[in-house]
Amino acid sequence: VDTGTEKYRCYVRGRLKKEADACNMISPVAVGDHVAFSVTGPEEGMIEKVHPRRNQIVRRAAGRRPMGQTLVANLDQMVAVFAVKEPPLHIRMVDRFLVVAEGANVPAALCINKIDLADPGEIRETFAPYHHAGYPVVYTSVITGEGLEDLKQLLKGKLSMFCGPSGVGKSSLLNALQPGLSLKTRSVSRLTSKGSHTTTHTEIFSLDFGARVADTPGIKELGLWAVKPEDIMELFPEVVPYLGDCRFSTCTHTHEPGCAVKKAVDQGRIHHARYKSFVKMIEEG
Ligand SMILES: Nc1nc2c(ncn2[C@@H]2O[C@H](COP(=O)(O)OP(=O)(O)OP(=O)(O)O)[C@@H](O)[C@H]2O)c(=O)[nH]1
Ligand SMILES: [Mg+2]
Ligand SMILES: [Zn+2]
Repeated sequence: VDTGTEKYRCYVRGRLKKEADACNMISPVAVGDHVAFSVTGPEEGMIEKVHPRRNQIVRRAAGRRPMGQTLVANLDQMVAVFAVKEPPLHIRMVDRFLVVAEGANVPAALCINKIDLADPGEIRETFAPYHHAGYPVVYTSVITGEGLEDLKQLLKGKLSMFCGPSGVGKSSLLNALQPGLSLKTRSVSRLTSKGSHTTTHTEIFSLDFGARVADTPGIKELGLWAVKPEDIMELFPEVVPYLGDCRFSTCTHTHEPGCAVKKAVDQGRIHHARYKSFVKMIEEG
């Protein structure tokens, strides 16, 4: 617990853990929480209460029993970080991150990193649907320094969460924004090794230009939590304007005749790639 002047290593009341478990949540506290705690020793304490959250990014935790895991709470925005390549870009995953943010009522933005590795025209084309959907998109390279000023502007005055697959450069970007931060990043010799995350815990860093950023370990799969399939369509902002206009009020926008969403896709007013993601997510549930 950070009081602003001091830091305390805290335990969590068993009662809070039991309450969380009863709600199928892995833990009662998360990075970004505001808590009440009692001091039990030098730099040690006990978390007594977790204050209500403004919002939270929750994913379905790995394991057989369906459990939710709060990654970060009380955010101003999620910045989903992806690399144009190395690791390969999975555009479905971009859409999934954005859906999770929309479902959590957390404003989302994209940071597309490693632009030094691909053709600028191709990059623009790939991410055009996200500009169209209204998401802020910044394009960065830690190698050339391109876009770092745009990223600063995006982060200024806010608490943001950096999330994305492992190896896309989340920690490298933070190091580039704040020389001296010296976060551990993946060394070149380990570039080919798979399954190892360089960042192993989530932590909020205060940057000198007036921003706070939660760096998180790479996420392989962001399982949807507490999002019903019938609600997914509302989590694609560019689809929302067409939702009331289908012939059938029960339209799922996947195969029905007279579907206003499909018509908008055919007319190019909703991007086809985004629509494909949307249908896939509904099918997967
Ligand atoms: N070419 C290129 N390489 C980059 C860029 N940014 C980061 N890298 C490299 O990408 C690798 C991974 O960077 P990290 O910052 O450790 O990635 P991460 O997203 O924090 O990874 P996890 O902590 O595992 O989630 C490192 O070897 C970096 O040097 C970039 O803009 N261009
Ligand atoms: Mg990292
Ligand atoms: Zn429809």
